[in-house]
Amino acid sequence: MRNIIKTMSITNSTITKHFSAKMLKRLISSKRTKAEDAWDKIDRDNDGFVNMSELKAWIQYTQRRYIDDDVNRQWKTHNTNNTEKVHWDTYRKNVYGFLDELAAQEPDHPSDEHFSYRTMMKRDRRRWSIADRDGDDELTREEFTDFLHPEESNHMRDVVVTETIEDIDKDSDGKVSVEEYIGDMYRQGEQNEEEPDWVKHERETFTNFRDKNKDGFMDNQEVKDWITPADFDHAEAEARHLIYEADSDADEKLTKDEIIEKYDLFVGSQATDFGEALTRHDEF
Ligand SMILES: [Ca+2]
Ligand SMILES: [Ca+2]
Ligand SMILES: [Ca+2]
Ligand SMILES: [Ca+2]
Repeated sequence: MRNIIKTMSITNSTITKHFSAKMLKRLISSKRTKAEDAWDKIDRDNDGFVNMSELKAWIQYTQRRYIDDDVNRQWKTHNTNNTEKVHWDTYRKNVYGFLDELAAQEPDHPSDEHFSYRTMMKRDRRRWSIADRDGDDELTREEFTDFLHPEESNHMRDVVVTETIEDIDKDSDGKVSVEEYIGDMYRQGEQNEEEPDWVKHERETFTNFRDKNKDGFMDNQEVKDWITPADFDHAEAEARHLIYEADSDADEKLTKDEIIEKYDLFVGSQATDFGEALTRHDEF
């Protein structure tokens, strides 16, 4: 969840990767046919370059596919009788049923782990209720999609904002201070170690842009403006970012070589969801 939110806000380290290692290997591979197949999927007009709109279309496609796959998989897991809807009780039992046993074992002093699962369950419960548009406590596949991927749905915006604040708001006063904002993206290293420039820059961003009413905190609305700006196009921002970083001759389009040059940028070292989704398929 945090990853996705961060992706939406395009913070420094969490740009999602839409290219799997396998795919890039094929681009480099001597097996020309497969490499060309792979490239052709992105370079739709076959001019030998990937431009902004081709890259954006590709990012949208991989993102859509990732979500569809994820929903398919989880829907099957939680809807074993293949019915039209899944009830909260069923979901709760599948995911958090073990808590009942735990609670019986440690009635007086719940462990930290137990406690954090309880917190997760409460969060799921709240999100479930909001995704459940007709209020029957059962989710259709469509409602379940909103539950799993709230960042994709306007209807879920507010709960995404609430969850984001809860994650960052360490002192639980309901708002985000500059230290909490920085703490979410950067851990102080050694004592007296100077902060990197990008952290200083983020502090200024907080003061000058995020905290619009200048009271020293981000409130609900300010967090909302931050993570889901009104006209923000995630796929476009990401395509722009990738082209900006990889376009060494600055012609605003990428060649195969330019992408291969920036291998690390396109293929995450961390196993991001997108990378995984791509690797699972044999298309690339
Ligand atoms: Ca092209
Ligand atoms: Ca429902
Ligand atoms: Ca706070
Ligand atoms: Ca403020």
